[in-house]
Amino acid sequence: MNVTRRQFLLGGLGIAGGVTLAACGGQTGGSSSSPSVTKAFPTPSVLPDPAVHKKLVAKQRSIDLGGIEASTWGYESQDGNPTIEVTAGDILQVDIDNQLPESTSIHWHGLAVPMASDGVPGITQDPIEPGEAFTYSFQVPHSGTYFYHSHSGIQLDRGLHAPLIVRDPSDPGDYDVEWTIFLDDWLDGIDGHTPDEQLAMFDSMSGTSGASMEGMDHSMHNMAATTESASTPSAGAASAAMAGMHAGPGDPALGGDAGDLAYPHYLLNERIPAACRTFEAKVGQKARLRFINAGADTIFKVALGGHSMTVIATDGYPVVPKQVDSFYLGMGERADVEVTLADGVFPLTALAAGKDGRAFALVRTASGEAPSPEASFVQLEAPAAFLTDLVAADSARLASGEPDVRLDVELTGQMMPYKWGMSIDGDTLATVNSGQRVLMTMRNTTAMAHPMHIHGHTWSLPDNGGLRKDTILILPGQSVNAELIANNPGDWVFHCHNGYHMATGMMAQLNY
Ligand SMILES: [Cu+2]
Repeated sequence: MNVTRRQFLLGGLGIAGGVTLAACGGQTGGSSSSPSVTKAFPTPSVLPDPAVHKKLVAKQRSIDLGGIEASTWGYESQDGNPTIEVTAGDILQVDIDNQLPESTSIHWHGLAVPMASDGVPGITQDPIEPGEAFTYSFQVPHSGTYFYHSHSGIQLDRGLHAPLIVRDPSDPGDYDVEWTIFLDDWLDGIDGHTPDEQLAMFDSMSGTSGASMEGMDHSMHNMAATTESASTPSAGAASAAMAGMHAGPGDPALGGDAGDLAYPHYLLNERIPAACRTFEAKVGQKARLRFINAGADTIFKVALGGHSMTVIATDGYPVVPKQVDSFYLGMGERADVEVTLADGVFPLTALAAGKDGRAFALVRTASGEAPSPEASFVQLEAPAAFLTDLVAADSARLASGEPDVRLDVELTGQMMPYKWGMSIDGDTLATVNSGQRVLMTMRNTTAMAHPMHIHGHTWSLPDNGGLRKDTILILPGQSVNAELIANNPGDWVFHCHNGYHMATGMMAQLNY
């Protein structure tokens, strides 16, 4: 039985019905790169007869995280649902009206769209200033699980993001229900905090703004206070923040620091664990779960109690199906998973890896008592798979070939002083030629994992079974080879998808 549109919508974000509520036990809107650049940017050609025409307003709004009101910035859609559902090959048009107090942009994360619609202010377009509008228009190039988000400043860590699901017209999918699982780390509007304030704090620790050690101490105390004022206080996280800016106890499998920030909340489809979503289905039904990590600084470890999961795709491209108990999902990564549902009520848990906290929902096929959000279970305690352990399905493979260009990419930086960067052969810009096969060797010299994301392309990982990824989680000390074919001319950024790392310089550019 194929999934129907109605089932999909019911499984979508913030929609009542199949997903019900249950009591569970600026300062700169421009790109950090070059906001003052004066080059003339191509304007997206508005294509005729869009199959989906979305009208969004970016605005200040309040959202209910489950009894906690958060004042944030988000997208209001004229049709009531900012999730975009479209079929590969369709024309998608999105009109964005910027009612925010600062400039903004939209990036179609993972989709190889023409440069004019890629949404990076200062690189592919002028910032969309407050009160201005902009129209993105493109033919959707590929099926899969994607999302869209602001690419301006640290707006990624606000509510300016939503799922983008692209159906494959030749593969309707052999499953009964479909759920989109949107994971996020959340601080915006909690106790008056904002991502811009966090970014300013990190900037004050960069050693380049004239901040003294005294200033750093002050910042650290602010951070500890932030943690302590959270509704799920963790003395461990607070003292760790005081001691060394660690975001939590760490996860040995990630090989270093878990992230930069202990967030007050981790969300699954905009809900805290205490007011979680429930996904309902019938025993024996086959479910497709589309996981998206929209967080700015949190790698999630995902598991479903009572089930192993079969990963069938990542970043929009099919893989040789692999059964896992749990897996890591870095910021910007997506994974499509199939599960045949057992009889009962099951915890769907996304641990904030290496931090104190989790996102949570319930999967219910029967009446019965719901497990506590805090409960652990076999699959959650099992070692988690990395998506880079997957192998590309034959249909997803790039034809093999010798690279025409080899680029050495080095990831650098540390927490103290707070400074993150990257270079390509010692520079921040590389120029190649159209049609070339480009091999990037990305070396992580830091003590933290970085999810590296490229625009306009999907890499092929020759040493990882030809796996296709647009976002690759690279562990401390790890080196990853990633190839692309230069077949989408333009100026393309690639960067760490930790919002704070990107905003403070972990970004480079590939032009052709
Ligand atoms: Cu990073």
